[in-house]
Amino acid sequence: MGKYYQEEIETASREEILKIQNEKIVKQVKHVYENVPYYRNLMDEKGVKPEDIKSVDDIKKLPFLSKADLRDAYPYGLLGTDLKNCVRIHSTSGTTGRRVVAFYTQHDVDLWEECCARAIVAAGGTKDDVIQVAYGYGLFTGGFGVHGGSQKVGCLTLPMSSGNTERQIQFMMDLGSTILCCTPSYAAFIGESLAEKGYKPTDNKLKAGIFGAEPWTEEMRREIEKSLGIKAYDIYGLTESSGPGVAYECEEQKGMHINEDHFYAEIIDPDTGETLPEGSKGELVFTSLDKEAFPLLRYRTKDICVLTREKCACGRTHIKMCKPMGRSDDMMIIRGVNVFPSQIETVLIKEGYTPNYLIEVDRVKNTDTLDISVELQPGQFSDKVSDIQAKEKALEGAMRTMLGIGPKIHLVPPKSIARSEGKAVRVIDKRKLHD
Ligand code: DLL
Repeated sequence: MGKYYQEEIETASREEILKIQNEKIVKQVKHVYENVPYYRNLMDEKGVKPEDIKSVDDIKKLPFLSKADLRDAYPYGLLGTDLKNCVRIHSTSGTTGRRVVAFYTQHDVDLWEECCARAIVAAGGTKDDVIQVAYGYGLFTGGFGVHGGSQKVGCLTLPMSSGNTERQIQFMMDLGSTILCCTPSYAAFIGESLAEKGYKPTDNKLKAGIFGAEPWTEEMRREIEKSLGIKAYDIYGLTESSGPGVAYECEEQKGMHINEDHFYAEIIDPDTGETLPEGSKGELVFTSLDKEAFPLLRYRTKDICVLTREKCACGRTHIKMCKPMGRSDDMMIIRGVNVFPSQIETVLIKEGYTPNYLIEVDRVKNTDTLDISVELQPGQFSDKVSDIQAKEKALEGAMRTMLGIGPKIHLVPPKSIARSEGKAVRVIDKRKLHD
């Protein structure tokens, strides 16, 4: 297997990739038009017929889909095949409104697992590896997706699911896990727990980690790499597009290759919907080129991102996306200033704090307030109130420089912020509750 899982396609020339995409999009639009009345109506409203789509260049003629459409069409309205041809569903946690439910035929599961297998091999995985899958198993796509990819590569797969950190550590040590897969926040917590138990980063057999499902910064990557003694790779995906594996990092660790033979990516202006040229920052939009059961065309992810087609030293030719820079819907506007949680995290780590924090936004007397509780590490804790206050002031200053607005910092004792076993909840925006 070597360096690639599917060398031919992963290193195909631009012309070869375009040829595949052009063939697939024509078939896919026809498939959707014939089998998904919801989308056929959207196309009819826009006056677009399947014959108008002759290549991926024509994709911009197609209407967008958004989470609102998924909710409207819940549960079966976007299904592209008979339910009897489906073998699986997955779903988002959907805290508000109805959940997103995605359907899979066996063909869809196979192509999804293949995408995950590419990611595992790109992170150095071979059949000699022991993969500890600590993403949640169940409706969430993380566990099953990576699990399937791991088995395709031939790794010994430990289906741990998330949580039960004691047991995670025991299996990791006893069975010699070499690759850890989970959310970056859980990886950081596992690193912290190992240190507490007196383990050094060299005591485990881990060599790599494949982390995604939530935003994380380069600083956090370095923290995790240090605490676990590994190389940490990013992986991206969303339930609507099948799950993890839409894009993944290679050994260069500089952006994620999008599996372009299965997903066509665009960047649009989130306000106007206009397609932006390569290299522009905007909202990421995906078209699945060959999924059968849940074949979303021009799905608006809300993830803010940049695409680049620079030559990658790993030899893979597929276009790269940067780490999502936030979501067009998680961006907070506080006193008129755009604030991303990742900026706050960057400051915390630069200033020597752990990424265990909680952001609370509120509105008092028509003025937005931003409070950030930050956990101290045992060595940073002090009984002297004046020490703590001085540290809080210093951190407030550093935040003001980065964000353009000054938050109120609350340094709190070690271990007082709840740890996550899945996606960390880092923002409580109380302003929404007043609407
Ligand atoms: O989080 C799928 C996944 C599982 C990806 C495991 C990677 C690993 P959803 O729950 O539907 O699916 O959430 C999708 O999570 O639109 C992004 O906003 C965010 N996200 C996913 N991966 C990353 C990442 C899974 N690597 C939403 N970096 C997406 C930043 C990410 N954000």
